[in-house]
Amino acid sequence: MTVTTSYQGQIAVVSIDNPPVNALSKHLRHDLLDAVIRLDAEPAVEAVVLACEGRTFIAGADVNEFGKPPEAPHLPDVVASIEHAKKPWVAAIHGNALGGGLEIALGCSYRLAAPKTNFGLPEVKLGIIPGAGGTVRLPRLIGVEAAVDLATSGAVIGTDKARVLGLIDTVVEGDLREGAVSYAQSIVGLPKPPPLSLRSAPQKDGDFWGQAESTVRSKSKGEIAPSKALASIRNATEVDFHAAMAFERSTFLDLRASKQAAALRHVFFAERAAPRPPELNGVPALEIRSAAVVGGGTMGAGIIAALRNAGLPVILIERDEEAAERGLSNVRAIFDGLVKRSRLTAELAADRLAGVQTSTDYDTLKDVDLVIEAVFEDLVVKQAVFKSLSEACSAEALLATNTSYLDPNQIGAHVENPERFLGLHFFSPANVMKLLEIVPTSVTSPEAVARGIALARLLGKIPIRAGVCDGFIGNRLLKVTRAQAERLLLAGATPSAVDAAMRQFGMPMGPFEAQDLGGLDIAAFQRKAARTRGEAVFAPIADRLCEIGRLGQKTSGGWYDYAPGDRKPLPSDVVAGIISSEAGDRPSFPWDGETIAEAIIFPMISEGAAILDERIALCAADIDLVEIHGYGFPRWRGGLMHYGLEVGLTNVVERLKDLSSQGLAPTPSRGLVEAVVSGSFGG
Ligand code: 3H9
Repeated sequence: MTVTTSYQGQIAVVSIDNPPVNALSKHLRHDLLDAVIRLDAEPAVEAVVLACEGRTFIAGADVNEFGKPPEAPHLPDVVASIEHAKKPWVAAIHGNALGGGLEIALGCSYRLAAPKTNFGLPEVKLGIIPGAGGTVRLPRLIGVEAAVDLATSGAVIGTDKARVLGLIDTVVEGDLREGAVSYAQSIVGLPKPPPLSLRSAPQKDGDFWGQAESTVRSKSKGEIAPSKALASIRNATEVDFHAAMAFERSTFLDLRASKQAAALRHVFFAERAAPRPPELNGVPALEIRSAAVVGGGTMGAGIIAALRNAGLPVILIERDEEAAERGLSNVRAIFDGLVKRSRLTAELAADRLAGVQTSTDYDTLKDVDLVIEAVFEDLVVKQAVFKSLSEACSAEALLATNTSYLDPNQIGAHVENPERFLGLHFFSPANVMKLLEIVPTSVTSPEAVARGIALARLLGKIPIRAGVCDGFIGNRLLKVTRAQAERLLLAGATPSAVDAAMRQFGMPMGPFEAQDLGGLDIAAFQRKAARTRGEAVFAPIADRLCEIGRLGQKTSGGWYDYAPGDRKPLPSDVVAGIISSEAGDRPSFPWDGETIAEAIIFPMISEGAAILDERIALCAADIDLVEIHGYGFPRWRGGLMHYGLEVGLTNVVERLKDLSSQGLAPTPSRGLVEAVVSGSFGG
């Protein structure tokens, strides 16, 4: 039973219980419709309270149903039946009222909410627009501007803002259900308020819509749904209610069947599956109540900020007092920056900083549950740190190395109880980036991996299990991106043409701009290490830029020139000269942006397939999440491997063969060729 009814005098309480989030499945829609019809026929009932069991009010339509044809009863009909019921319905909202959940609430005559409730129309995040009146009723209730903000961004607002906007009538401080029943009793005998469908829509002029359209377009970068949500709201202000509903519904149904919606649903479920790899089913994770970080440089300070944001007390270990003070001021700078950007209050920032204790003595670590080493990428230095940690920490403490390229097996070679040691690869800035690669060694226990995953969840990050190889998943793919970008330069492209093509594809930045921002020296250091190990690394032009000290924005020149104090990339004659001298006679380069992007992305897909083939990643969706959350791959394309399937693996292979025959890409990987035969990436 998803819907039950109880009675308190003249008030009926309709209670929804459809775990985990009371999503509007077909059965729930059916039962709700049934309840409306039934209660309308019960003369003793004067008003109805609609409440939900569990942690939340209705979180929206059931996303699992979106891959299939829509089935009756349809949500707009359920909302309309509540709106036109003979008795007033009072929504008692806690947790979240999202998407279809908010649309149901908009059909009710009154909306009451508990404090700390979230409201929103997040449909655009799933590549769709509201399909049951969200874009039609909401502007009639809270005005066009606020409705546009919510429906085009998918952002949620809290109870306080919802109250100010007039989205809810009352905030119930105590027991929500009791409060809602009392409220319902207080309206017995009053005329039922006119439904939103009978209110006239507020009007806006052409300038408003022109401005709104250009704002939405510049924010949504290739995503279709936000502009469609805006168009539906605009239409709802220009035509009558029924025509507006019909327009919204047909846009919703078109988008529901679109590639972008399929891609965004794929990401939605991948994000929820990532923290629960099947092989860790039932494996316990010891709680982490305190932490220490060794090294207070950029990475260490970011990790400390992330740990403090999650409420863990942190000890910062440095080699001497001066370094400890420097580390602490790095952490302070992060919190100060958040205060400056109004992301944190000064009080909270002070509290978070006060929870960081500095020390130069490893003996202070004997009781901590977790230590993350974040010192310089040098094997010998890191091994020495873990020797000290092994001696100082309890045998249960989780010991982790934050490394991007070194082999955790070697770093932890001398750790005592090595089953509690693993790699945790944070992405910079570590307090912001949501990705955490979890890299077990050959002897790490499942319990330690489970604990690493639990840590990621505590920090609000997405944990991806990665195997050991040079660069793990993310940086291994990044090497391909950079090598391909340089190959294109040798073929006749310019850095700005390549960067523009990748932005056009949907990346936040092109590969050359990104290197200039982060600095070319880190990758140069890694190339040197790889060459020392006897590996061939292709970076002829980057090598020459580093040789002449062009390390990016910090040296006022890298792949581009920069005017002093300005971050605007300017084409560089020096770089053009180096490219010419490396490339010799450059052929004409008639490629358009799409072809340039393919020449970078397709080899990455091939490498992704190799990563899967070698079991470095457990499944293709994990690679998608690494690219989305670590490098800004457009979410609406579903991630790297999803995109590969979308364009067709045969097409990818054919194009790669063509590129490699011109010396512009490696040949397709075995993993990719096998995936073409099986039609999927497996996993
Ligand atoms: C819509 O409403 C369209 C309408 O306008 C028109 C229709 C005609 N459906 O995130 P969590 C599952 S579009 C199915 O880890 P939290 C989720 O998969 C929809 N399942 O929890 C997971 O399952 P599992 C608009 C859903 O506490 C479990 O619930 N609504 C749905 O961190 C827990 O999820 C949205 O876009 C769903 N709608 O966060 C809201 N939602 O345990 C999407 C969740 O098997 N949902 N599940 O992996 C959310 O934003 C968050 O889940 C929420 C809770 C904030 C509610």
